[in-house]
This record gives sequence, C-alpha cells and structure tokens, in this order.
Amino acid sequence: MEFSMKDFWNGNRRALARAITIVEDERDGFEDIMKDIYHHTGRAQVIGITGAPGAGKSTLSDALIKKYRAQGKTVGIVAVDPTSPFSGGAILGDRIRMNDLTLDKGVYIRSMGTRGSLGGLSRKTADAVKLMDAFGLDVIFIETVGVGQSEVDIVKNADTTLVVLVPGLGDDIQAIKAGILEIGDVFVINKCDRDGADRLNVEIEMMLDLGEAQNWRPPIERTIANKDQGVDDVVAALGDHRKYLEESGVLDERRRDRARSEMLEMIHDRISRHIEETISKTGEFSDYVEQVFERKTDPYTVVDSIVGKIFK
Ligand SMILES: Nc1nc2c(ncn2[C@@H]2O[C@H](COP(=O)(O)OP(=O)(O)O)[C@@H](O)[C@H]2O)c(=O)[nH]1
Ligand SMILES: [Mg+2]
Repeated sequence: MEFSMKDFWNGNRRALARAITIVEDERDGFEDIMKDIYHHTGRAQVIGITGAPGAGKSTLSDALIKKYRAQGKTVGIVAVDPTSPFSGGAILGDRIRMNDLTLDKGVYIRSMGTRGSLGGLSRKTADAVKLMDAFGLDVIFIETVGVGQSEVDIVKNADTTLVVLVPGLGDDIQAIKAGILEIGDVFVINKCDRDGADRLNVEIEMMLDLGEAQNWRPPIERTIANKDQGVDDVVAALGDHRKYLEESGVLDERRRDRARSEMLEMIHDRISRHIEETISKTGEFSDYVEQVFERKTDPYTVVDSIVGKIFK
C-alpha cells in the first residue's frame, strides 16, 4: 500500500483513506503522519451523534449532510462501532445500502471497529477526525451505533454532541443510564410522526432543569428525519452551539482539556509499553515473581526496587 503525503495534501481521497488505515493499524510511520498533519487541524466543525440503535442517527446525519453540502461545505463521517472488531461491519453496510452520498466527492465516509482495545478506539477516532480535518473537510460527524459508555467516550472527541431520542421507547431511561444527557449539546426528538414527542420533550426539559445551570441551555429539536422535516432547525441549532463555543471561549477550553488528556494518555501508553518490554518480559522479573510467590520477599519491596531503578 503506497502512501505519500503529497497525494494527501493534493486532496487525493485514496491518500486520506490510506493515511487513516496506517494510523488505525499503527503501521510504521503512523506517528510521522500525525506529526505532519497536526498543525493543520482545528478548522473543522466536529459533531458527535449518539443515541439508541434505530433512533435514526444515520438517517438524520445523512439529512444533515445534504444541508451542509447545499451550503457548499465538504463533509466527513467517522462511523464507529465499538461492538464490532471489523472496520466496516454493519454500520458501513447500512450506509452503502442507503447512500446516494457515497457517490458525492464532497463527502468522505469511513467506518471504524474495535480491532484492538476499546480504549484505543476513542483515540483512533480522534486521529481519523484529525486526518479528515487536515485534509480540509469542513464538517465532520462522529456517529456511533448505540449509547454505551464506550460510545460516550468516543463522541467526547466532538466539539458539539447531538443526542437523538425517539418517543415511546423509554429512551429517557436509557439516556440517563448512559449519562448521555450530560454530554448532549443539542437534543433531537426524531420520529415525531409517532406519538409521545410532547411527553419526551417534557422529560428532557425536566432532566435539564435538574442539572447545573449552564450558559448554554441545550435546545430540543423535533424531526422526522426520513421526511427531511425539522432538519434545518437542527442545522441552525448546531450553528448556534458552534457560535456559542467560539464566543464564550468554551471551545478553546474543551480543546485544551482534550489536548491535555490526549497527551497524558499517550505518555501512559508509552510508559506501559516500556514496562512491558523492559521489565515484565525479563528473566529477572520472573525471578522476582518466584521469590514473592515463595514469600522470600514481598511485592512492596520488589516494586520499590524496580520503580526506583526506572526513576533513578
Ligand atoms: N417513522 C420514522 N422512521 C424513521 C425516522 N427516521 C428514521 N427512520 C427509520 O428508522 C430506521 C432506523 O434508522 P437509522 O437511521 O438506521 O437508525 P440508527 O440505528 O440510529 O442509525 C430506518 O428504517 C429509518 O428509515 C422518522 O423520523 N420517522
Ligand atoms: Mg446507524
């Protein structure tokens, strides 16, 4: 698989695909790619979409994408399925099935599965977003299959999080469980062609009232995504939130926090790998294990000695 940064900077979509794969698989040179592109990130509007399976996330994001395309913006989607070890999987099948967008050169769709650890998936998603951002895509969606904790961690890579709920499904309870009410910047009640939207609306309002008062009160929009109803209002709400983030300084705050936790995580990873390679695989370590096992010494003394050597 050949890859050149030149193709990437020239806007070659295949080069973007390859860059994401190299980074996703942590192949040789992946860090060099990230180093090259980092300075060119931070431009895109990054929107996370979460909600129960079947809530209409894919339908809604497609409808939203069409609106952004009509404004002349280019769009990226990272569709993340933490339940699947395959990039691709059901979520991509979904997209190919329903998508006229796959033919649009202004839309780039990528799906990601676990293929490794869950913790890693959130960072790989963040890296894929950065690659799309540096590539020049204007709006980037992070779409998850469900509402579990790993999904919540994944959408935290977005600047604005959209939570999609459906009337009459007891979604309210699910949302509270997974803590998605706290991360929602914009709420969408989709499938408003069904009964129960008013009730759900009241429930969300009540939940929001219980939370701490914030400068941003998450708006609740109503849509029928497959009929393109209410979608313009969602675009407007997303725009309002973006403006709020910029003007209040919250965007910088969030990005600074994210840079901090990203760096700490990378440092943790590096040190863990070092420990793997230089300590736990050595014969010396096995000897220590044996000595502790036979109670000739104790783990506290051994750890003091090993850690003391690392930080000498
Ligand atoms: N009645 C109704 N069906 C919808 C609406 N939005 C999406 N759907 C349908 O709900 C199903 C699940 O939608 P999908 O976008 O795949 O949900 P996801 O799992 O959250 O991505 C599909 O059959 C959609 O056509 C809506 O507003 N009303
Ligand atoms: Mg979907």
